[in-house]
Amino acid sequence: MITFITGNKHKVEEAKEIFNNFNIEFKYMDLGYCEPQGTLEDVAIAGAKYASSKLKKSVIVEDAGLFIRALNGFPGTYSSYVQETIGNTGILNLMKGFDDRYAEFRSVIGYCTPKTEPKTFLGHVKGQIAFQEKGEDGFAFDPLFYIEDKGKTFAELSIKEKNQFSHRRNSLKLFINWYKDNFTD
Ligand code: ITT
Repeated sequence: MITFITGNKHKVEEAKEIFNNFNIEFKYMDLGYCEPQGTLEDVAIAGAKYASSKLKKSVIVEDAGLFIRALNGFPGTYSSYVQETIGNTGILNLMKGFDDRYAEFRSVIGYCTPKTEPKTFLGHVKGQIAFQEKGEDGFAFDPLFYIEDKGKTFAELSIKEKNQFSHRRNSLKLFINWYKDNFTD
C-alpha cells in the first residue's frame, strides 16, 4: 500500500489511474508540509522524510514544475506560486516575441519509509508553450502545454491519454518499477 501525500486533487486523479494499471494499492492524504526553497529533489526529499516520520509509514510525495527554455527555466520550482499569481495569461505575456517555445514539465517523486532514507525518481515530458490557451481538461498550465506529436495541449487530452506519457507517469513508472523490485515494507 502506497500513501501519496498531496493537496492537489488533479494529481490524485492521475496517480490513481497509473497505480491501478500497475495493480498497486494506493491511497492519498493531504497532510500539508512546509516546502523548503530548493530544487524539485530538495522539496521531494524534505516532504517525504517529514511525512513518513510523522505518519510512521511509507509515503510518496511529488514536486513538479514547468521549465520554459526561453525564460531560463522559469517558473520551474516557483510553478505553484506563479500559477496562483500571474497564471497562464501572465506566462503568455512573458512569452510574447519569443520564437523558442520549448518547455518541459518535470516531476520528482520522493519515497521514504520511517526506517530508510528518501529516494527520488525524476520524470519529464517535452512540449511547446502554445500561443493561446486551449482545452478544458487537466489543470494549471495544461491549456498552455502543446504536444507536437499529438497536435493537442495537455488540456485537450483525457487523463488516460495524458497518463500515457506525462512527466508524472514517467516519474511514477520509475518509482513503481523500483518499488516492485525492492519491496521492503
Ligand atoms: P502538492 O505539493 O500538495 O502535491 P502542488 O499543486 O503544490 O501540490 P507542486 O508543488 O508539485 O504541487 O506544484 C507544482 C505546480 O506546477 C502545480 O501547482 C501546477 O501549477 C504546476 N503543475 C504541476 N504538474 C502539472 C501538470 O501535470 N499540469 C499542469 N500544471 C502542473
